[in-house]
Amino acid sequence: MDARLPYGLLSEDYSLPKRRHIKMRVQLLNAFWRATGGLQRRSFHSSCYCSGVVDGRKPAVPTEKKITIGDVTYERDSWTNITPKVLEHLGRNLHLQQYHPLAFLKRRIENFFYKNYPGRSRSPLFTLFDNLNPVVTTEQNFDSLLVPADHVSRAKSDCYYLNENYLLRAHTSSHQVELIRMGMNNFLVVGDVYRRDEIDKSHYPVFHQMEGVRLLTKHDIFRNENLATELPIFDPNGLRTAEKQETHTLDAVYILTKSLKTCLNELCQELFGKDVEIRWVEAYFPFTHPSWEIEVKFQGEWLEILGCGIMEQKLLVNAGADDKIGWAFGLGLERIAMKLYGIPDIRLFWSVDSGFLHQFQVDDPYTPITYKAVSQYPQCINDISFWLPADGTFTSSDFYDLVRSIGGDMVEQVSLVDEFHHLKKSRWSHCYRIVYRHMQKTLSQEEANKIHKLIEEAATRDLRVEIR
Ligand code: FA5
Ligand code: MG
Repeated sequence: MDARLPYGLLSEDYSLPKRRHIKMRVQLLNAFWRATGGLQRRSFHSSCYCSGVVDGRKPAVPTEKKITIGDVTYERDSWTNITPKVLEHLGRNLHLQQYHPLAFLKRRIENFFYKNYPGRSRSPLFTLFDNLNPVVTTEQNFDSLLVPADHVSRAKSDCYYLNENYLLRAHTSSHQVELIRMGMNNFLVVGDVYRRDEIDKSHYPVFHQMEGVRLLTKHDIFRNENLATELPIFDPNGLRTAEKQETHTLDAVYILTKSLKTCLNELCQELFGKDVEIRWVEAYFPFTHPSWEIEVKFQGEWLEILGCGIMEQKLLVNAGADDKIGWAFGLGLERIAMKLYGIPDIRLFWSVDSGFLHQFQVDDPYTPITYKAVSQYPQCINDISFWLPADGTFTSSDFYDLVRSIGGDMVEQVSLVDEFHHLKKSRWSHCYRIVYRHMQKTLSQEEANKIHKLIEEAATRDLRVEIR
């Protein structure tokens, strides 16, 4: 249990056609969100809260009286506490990058759901939303989720408010009700979330969550139609106990809980391997009952990775899904990626240092990668361009070996950044970027230049290239 987190108890793969289908569905839905982007400018008191897509290329600009995010301007008021530093994180979309540990993890979890929950006519059961606007209304973030008016999670000290009515979502649960209202029964939401949390190795004010929601009818629950007509899922005169809500029957909650726990246990095993040590801890969320959190062992300590539970029926009734019951979960992508890749500190995910990013430059998200600490000292970057010998004997691997044998541990990375064929000369030219960095001290540019010169001389002599 993470005592500092606000929603908890104490305070907080497949066939090509299928993949293409998934992509098309998601593209269509995301296009829908883009087209309805203007809806987010509806009055706060409107009964329909749709969020659009924030354009990652448009910078968030805090001006004196107004804050502009994408095309929308928000008036500041006494609730405004957003800082330019936090606004800088908007639009980074780490979960949508081609090469990033969070994007790999997101794809692996999506694949888990596509594989384990096939829908009819080969389309996946779960629909993915990964580009919803992180600016939400207080109604979306709190009221729609039955968060009481005086709940600690609404405090200015806990959230980043644009003004009294709008904030940066504090969790992906903010989109539950709008999506259920749209008719979604099984969906995943992935996105950046913002909290005025402490910063330490497992807490950061901006992190990424993945939400999962699964709604089931009486027939889905009992499968067998005879049972479905005999056993009810709702109890009009029931009592709320530690095991269930007043409106649910114990039979229905038992089966729903088993469905949730099986799903998340299998997801943990898929990600961390069959022998992973996890534990289920009872928890409290205003929007689920009963509720749990899952913790995994990381670097000798229990680390909370997700919250989940049986969705409050009142929430489903308000969202127009009163004939269904459901479960939901919200997991922290950074925490899981830390364990998966051995990344010791959550701040590293925001690194633009090529020493970090280069380690995740693989096409297959299932590639096992163990993060290697990079030096904290600054990098020196030098390029080398040369004509290749005309006899075709040159190979890039020979060059990489040569660089390593001369630069040793001072070379952090070597990559081919450009190649072209000169038609008249009938020769190839390569350009490599070499990143120099010392593990124990700051390497001066002069020192890097000396090693670079030695590499140029050795390449000319041993590989018969012609420096340009
Ligand atoms: C929530 O955010 C709930 N919305 C989860 C939920 C969804 C419960 C649906 C029930 C149904 P919580 O505040 O515990 O719960 O955060 C969920 C996960 O986000 C945590 O388990 C953790 O993995 C991650 N997390 C929370 N705060 C931080 C932080 N500051 N830095 C990094 N990860 C965090
Ligand atoms: Mg928690």
